[in-house]
Amino acid sequence: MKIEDLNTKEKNTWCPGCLNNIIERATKKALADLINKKIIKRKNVVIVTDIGCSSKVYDYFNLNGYYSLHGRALPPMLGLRIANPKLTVIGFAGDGGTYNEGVSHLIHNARYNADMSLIVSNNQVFALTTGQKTATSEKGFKGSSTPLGVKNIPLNPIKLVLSAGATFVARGCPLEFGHLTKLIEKAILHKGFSFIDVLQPCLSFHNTTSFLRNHIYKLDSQRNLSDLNQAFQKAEEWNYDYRENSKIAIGVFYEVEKPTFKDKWPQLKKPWYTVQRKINWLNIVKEFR
Ligand SMILES: Cc1ncc(C[n+]2csc(CCOP(=O)(O)OP(=O)(O)O)c2C)c(N)n1
Ligand code: SF4
Repeated sequence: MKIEDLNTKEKNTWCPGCLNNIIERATKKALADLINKKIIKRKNVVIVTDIGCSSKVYDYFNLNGYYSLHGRALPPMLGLRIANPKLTVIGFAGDGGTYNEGVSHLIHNARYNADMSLIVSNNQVFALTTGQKTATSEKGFKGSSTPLGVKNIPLNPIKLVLSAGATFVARGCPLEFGHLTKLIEKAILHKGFSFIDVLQPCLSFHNTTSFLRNHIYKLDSQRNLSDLNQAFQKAEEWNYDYRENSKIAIGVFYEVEKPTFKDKWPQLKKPWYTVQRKINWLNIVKEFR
């Protein structure tokens, strides 16, 4: 299968050059590789999206999918995962949806550890609605809702998800295509909840392209990925701000294997649709007469 086989005929409505194009392409490459190696099946892949520029990505995937509400990609992802364990569930969302409106879903899904992947296009702004601040906008950011500049320090999503107990925590950047592709592949292969915060410059409302190009560096993938303290130290190196001495790590911060959502519930050992229920209709009718 070629990457192009995953394309659709939908008109691309992102701004010219939007880096969501690269995230889309990296995901398609990761999926095509895994499908060609027969590790996953194309018919079992489900793309779930939030609402926003990032979430328009589903229009361009010739795959099964589900459009959810703003901030609400994770609940249907979990539902799909519970309903059919054969599925490879991949979610796409923006930072506004994930770290503002739907932040409780992020925290609890990191705790539940269902086997699914969330890819967040973190452009530090509500992009589709033209540039309002989000939880990850840097202090001082002047957006359409904050002409005087943001007064609070940003939420660090890597630290948040590590504290909530996620078992795969990574950061990527579309300026590093090959590296991002590998991260997405690893996230899909990880057994449990995998989370990638993707630093995605928004060319129209938060263009950080040249800063990221000069300040990102790749984490050593040979280090001990199950060392939580070290993961926190790496996460604390950068707090989504734009100082000249910033060092912005990309790569896997933390990866461990722990029981997944399905392993914790005996009812989920067998897919629900294979369970044969013996129903005594006569007794039911008697009860409600
Ligand atoms: C519940 C709800 N609140 C607000 C909106 C309006 N809305 C649509 S897209 C959007 C911004 C999306 O920003 P983000 O999630 O960061 O994604 P991006 O567009 O940056 O990729 C907002 C506020 C909505 N559709 N639904
Ligand atoms: S507004 Fe930003 S995120 Fe949205 S399509 Fe344009 S460049 Fe991409």
